[in-house]
Amino acid sequence: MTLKVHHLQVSQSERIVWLAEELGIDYELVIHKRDPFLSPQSIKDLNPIGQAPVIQDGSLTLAESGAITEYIIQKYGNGRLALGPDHKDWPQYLYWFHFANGNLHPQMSRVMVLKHCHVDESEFHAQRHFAQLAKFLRFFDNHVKDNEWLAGTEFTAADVMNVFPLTTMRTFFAYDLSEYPNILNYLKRATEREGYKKARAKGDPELPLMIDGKPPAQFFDKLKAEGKI
Ligand SMILES: N[C@@H](CCC(=O)N[C@@H](CS)C(=O)NCC(=O)O)C(=O)O
Repeated sequence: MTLKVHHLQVSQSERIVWLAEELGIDYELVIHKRDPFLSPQSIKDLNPIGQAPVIQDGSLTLAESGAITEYIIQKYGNGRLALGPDHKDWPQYLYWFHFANGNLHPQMSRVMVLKHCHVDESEFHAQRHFAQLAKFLRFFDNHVKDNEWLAGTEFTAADVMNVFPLTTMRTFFAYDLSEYPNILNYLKRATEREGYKKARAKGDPELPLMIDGKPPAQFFDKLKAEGKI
């Protein structure tokens, strides 16, 4: 029975397609299109909270990109792309793996909501959230200045987890990365990997790479132009 990876286009489920391509595992890719912005019924049928990614493995249905990543690495990847307790960079691996969904992505989401709601950016709490995101990005930028990959010299699942909030997520809110040259170089390294290219070609062939400093074209503008919202 083949592992099924359900990918919602233009979303963080690109992580799982990328992971599967990096590991070179046998899997079936099932593509879902946004309707018009959120998940279509086909994803809601798989996940009660309607979010992608989702995988199906025999009778198992599993959501949550971090959980799926660990599951696939352990069950199908012989532990590849994860570092274990015997590796000197294990703590770094754990830190950056969890930084993605524990800090970077949630902070991006908060700032995205503030932008979408056109809040007064000089307001105390808004300022705090913008400053927090800038702090995270400066911290990330400093880290990848001297480290080829997040856990050190080896490309790992920590990289797979962190690239989405710095690339595709920016089509949902216009965030400029020009002040972070090391992040931009890191994103170039990551997206030049064969596994990333294959994942993009299969999962989101029409989506541009969002690795420039200037913000990419906005998804909502496209939907508006198409009369979908
Ligand atoms: N923490 C979850 C978040 C999943 C999530 O928010 N997925 C978004 C795509 S980026 C989604 O499915 N949005 C559509 C919807 O909620 O209807 C994970 O890492 O898998």
